[in-house]
Amino acid sequence: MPAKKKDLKLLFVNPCLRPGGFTKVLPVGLASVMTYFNENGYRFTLLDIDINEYDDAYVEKYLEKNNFDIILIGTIVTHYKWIKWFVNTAKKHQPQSKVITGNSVAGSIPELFLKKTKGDIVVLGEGEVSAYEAVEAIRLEKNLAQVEGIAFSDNLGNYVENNLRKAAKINDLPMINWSFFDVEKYLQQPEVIPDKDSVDSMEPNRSMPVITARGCAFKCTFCHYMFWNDPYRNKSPEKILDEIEFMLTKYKATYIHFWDDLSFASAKQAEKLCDKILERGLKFKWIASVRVDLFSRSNLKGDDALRVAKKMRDAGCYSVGFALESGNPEILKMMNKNIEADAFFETVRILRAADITSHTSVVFGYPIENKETIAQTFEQCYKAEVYPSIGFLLPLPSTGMYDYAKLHGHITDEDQYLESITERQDICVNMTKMSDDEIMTEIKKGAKKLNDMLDLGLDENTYVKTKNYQNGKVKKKKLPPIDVNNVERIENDVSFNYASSEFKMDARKSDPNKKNIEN
Ligand code: B12
Ligand code: SF4
Repeated sequence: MPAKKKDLKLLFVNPCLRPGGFTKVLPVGLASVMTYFNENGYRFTLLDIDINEYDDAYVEKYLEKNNFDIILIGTIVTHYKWIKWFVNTAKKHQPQSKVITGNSVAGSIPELFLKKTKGDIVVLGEGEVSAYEAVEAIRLEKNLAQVEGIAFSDNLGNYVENNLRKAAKINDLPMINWSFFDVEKYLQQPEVIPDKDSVDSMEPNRSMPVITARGCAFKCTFCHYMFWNDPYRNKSPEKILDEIEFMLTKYKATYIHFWDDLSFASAKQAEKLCDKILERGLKFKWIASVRVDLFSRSNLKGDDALRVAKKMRDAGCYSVGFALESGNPEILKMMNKNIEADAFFETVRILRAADITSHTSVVFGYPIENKETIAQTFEQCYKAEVYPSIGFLLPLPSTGMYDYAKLHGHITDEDQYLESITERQDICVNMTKMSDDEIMTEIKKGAKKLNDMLDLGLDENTYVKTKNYQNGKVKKKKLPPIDVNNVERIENDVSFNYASSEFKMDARKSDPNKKNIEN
């Protein structure tokens, strides 16, 4: 007789990507999978290592003391080393349990993952239905070969990769049920979002994540996300606003972070959502991910572009993120980025005129990178007066640049390489003809000039790991000091990632001696 759903003991695990980091981010992907299980009749336990900062000794004791039939865990591939430890430790103490791993830590390297760990099943891509059906197959003692979207080792130890599952209809997925998490605790350790309106007010930053889209309409050679093989999908504005309204009421959220790869592929799409926000009269601030060509893709220029940008601002948008990546056209081509570096300045200008802050990032370290290309990238930043989040090319599995790194002998042992990687703020592999020191010297040169120009108060140690200069008030009140010279693996905090020169820049508007870009 197959077990009943209620008799199956399930454990979901939320690992901690950045132990010791101040910022805590609610895990949308894991929560979405959990919600799907809950909606379909399963009950489970959650071990939230992240918010509780459980150390490895605690986790191991927990696995020793408790017994589960199925353990489900997932995270980004940069956490490979720790996840290997976790999966093998779980199997050591609970050999009878099945361990299912999702997200890129397993889904972007399924065969290697199953070879190097004692894990049982890997979920490939979108996780809700595939993980659910895998658990159902275990419960009903069915053949795993019938479950789409998973990989596993068969009884003979052979690797089996099933067909991928067709993408879910994004509007049919249930709204995430956050009640399994200690949301209030997460809200107390928010991402420090620079918001010039709230510098002098006591407005609390209660930020909740909302997904408006899955995947992206592009395929850059350094990027990989779990919806890579699926079409780019947007939720309907009604669905998005129902979820936001719920967040505002239940969690008293004041900020909504659209944690998408690409929230709006074009300004027209952004405008549609803004019209609905304004129609419903919902009051909240939001931040979204777009691309440099937000306006140009909709053929919007001049006053037309500004009209949409202002509507975004009226609807609560105070900041958008879009990547310049590089100022060199050849590198942009190698990235398959499909943008012109010059378009960056124009987008910053339009958004600034609408009082929306631009956050950007750059990637150094493509094989043809040299002093000149680094300088070209900084040139674009000087012109736009934006300090970027500075990162290095970090080849991740299932990306074009990972294949390139393997082909050219930069990655010889994948397991060893994946165990060694940290974050994009470190040079993990250098595929250029420059030494690490030479690259850093050039970057520091450019960053220093930009820092002086924008009067940001960064120094040698914080040009790349900019840490927490965004919001003075939050910094003073909450952020513990970080010794950047003594940063251990994964110590980087989210506040390292997005720089905010505009924050200080806008203060300069009142200084008649300093020229502002709009003048
Ligand atoms: C929020 C976020 C973070 C948060 C972490 C959030 C968290 N706890 O997961 C923070 C800010 C810490 C972060 C950091 C980084 N991030 Co990030 N991040 C995101 C972002 C914007 C949203 C994630 C999200 O919620 N997605 C929506 C959900 C629905 O998708 P999902 O997470 O993929 O989940 C689905 C599947 O993966 C799977 N799944 C997920 N979890 C589980 C668990 C189980 C048990 C199962 C079965 C399935 C499953 O099912 C889910 C539903 O279908 C994504 C972009 C994006 N939109 O995905 C980038 C993204 C995940 N990040 C990325 C990167 C590169 C990084 C960094 C490496 C950047 C850096 N600084 O170097 C760091 C890594 C930090 C570290 N120390 O290792 C890449 C991932 C690359 C890769 N190949 O994995 C993404 C895709 C952005 C991109 N396009 O490049 N990130
Ligand atoms: S880098 Fe951005 S634009 Fe390029 S594929 Fe990834 S999410 Fe899309």
